[in-house]
Amino acid sequence: MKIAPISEELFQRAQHSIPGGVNSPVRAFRAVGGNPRFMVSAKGPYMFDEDGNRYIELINSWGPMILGHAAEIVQEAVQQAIPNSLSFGAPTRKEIEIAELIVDMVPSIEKVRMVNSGTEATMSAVRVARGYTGRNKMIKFEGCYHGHGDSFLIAAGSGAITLGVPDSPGVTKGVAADTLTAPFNDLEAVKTLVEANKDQVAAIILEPVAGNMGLVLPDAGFLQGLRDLCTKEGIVLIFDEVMTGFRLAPGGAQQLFGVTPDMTTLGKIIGGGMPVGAYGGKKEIMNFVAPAGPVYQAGTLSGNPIAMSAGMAMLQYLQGHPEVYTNLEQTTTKMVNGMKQNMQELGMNFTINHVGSMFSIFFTEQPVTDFESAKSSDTAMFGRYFNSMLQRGVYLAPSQYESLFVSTAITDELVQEYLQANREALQEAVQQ
Ligand code: HOZ
Repeated sequence: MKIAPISEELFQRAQHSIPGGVNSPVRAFRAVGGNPRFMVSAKGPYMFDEDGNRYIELINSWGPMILGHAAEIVQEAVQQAIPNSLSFGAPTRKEIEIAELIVDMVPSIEKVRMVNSGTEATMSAVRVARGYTGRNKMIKFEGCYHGHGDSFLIAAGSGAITLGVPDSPGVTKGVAADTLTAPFNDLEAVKTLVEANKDQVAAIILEPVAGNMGLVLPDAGFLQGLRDLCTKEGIVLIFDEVMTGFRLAPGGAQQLFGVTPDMTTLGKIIGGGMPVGAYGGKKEIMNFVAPAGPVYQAGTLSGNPIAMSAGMAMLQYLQGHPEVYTNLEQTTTKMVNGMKQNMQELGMNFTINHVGSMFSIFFTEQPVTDFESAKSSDTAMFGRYFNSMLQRGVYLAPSQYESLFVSTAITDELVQEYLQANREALQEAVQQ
């Protein structure tokens, strides 16, 4: 049994100086109950909290710790960069090297601009798409989350739906009017929207594999259908690969599914866990970005030398070690198959979605293919399951509407430990 009095005390203290006691809403555990654990350190497959509890880690900083926490190659790169100053606000060789590496690894990216987070990346990409097409509207999908830019907080997933504010107050009607939404995997609905807004849609943006309503995979033909539609209608197709880029394949979901977007947004993974984002795509579109073109976007910390060093180390490693992807897939398949076996033996039939090293369990028996079906999950049961897992030393995403991420640090022994916890937690979640 894990007890956490120090975390509880810190959470009380945090409420006085930080809104809700946390710097990002999902962390507050509101959707699952209980108090958040305050972390001190993490190494390999484990995180350690202020109370000295150890957890098997399945968030991995929401994706980037593909090699587990505190990977030596990334840490060494950061340590080497630190003595040369933490920020210049002037160009460096490393920015070219990482840009060249990204262009080399991601099929659709011919030019790339570094920013500081996924939110900045998506906000900027849509601005560029609008500047490039001269159109205002954007289509996004219900339950997809693209950071907290105003125009994305419409039918948004992740923390927004977790807290029941998919359409956030503070977003003006004018901004909301330019965001059109369609159900994920519903190509016909997108075609109808495009037809009804002829020559007005600048961009269609989506997570090619949605990870912010729990994990939801694209149906066969959905991504290609969007590609064809965008080509026909002169719409910029943007894949938000903040969570899937370099994780599902060296070239992200677009490589895995063989569909080429016009633009791609990237995030935390390209910083090896440091605060980084990027957007890139076809030259003719990216040449609209200032100072090459008229669409303005800037940032003092963009291309920060420490973040670039961490990201470079991570990406070079992934490019040189394709076996990482096979290993991750094998480990995750063992976990998912073991969970299915547990459920079968316990007479349960909940839905698990899985691709590569990402997976989600939904407490519903129906297939989960979009936001509506994701919402059929029993979130109270998820909360009980989450807390039972936490008590057994497994740290999951504290929301039904997030994906889990496996790292290469998860050994076969840990898979067994995880599955034992899963079996007991499933029983507890259902009984209460
Ligand atoms: N919205 C983030 C994951 N999809 C969660 C970020 C955080 O709370 O740290």
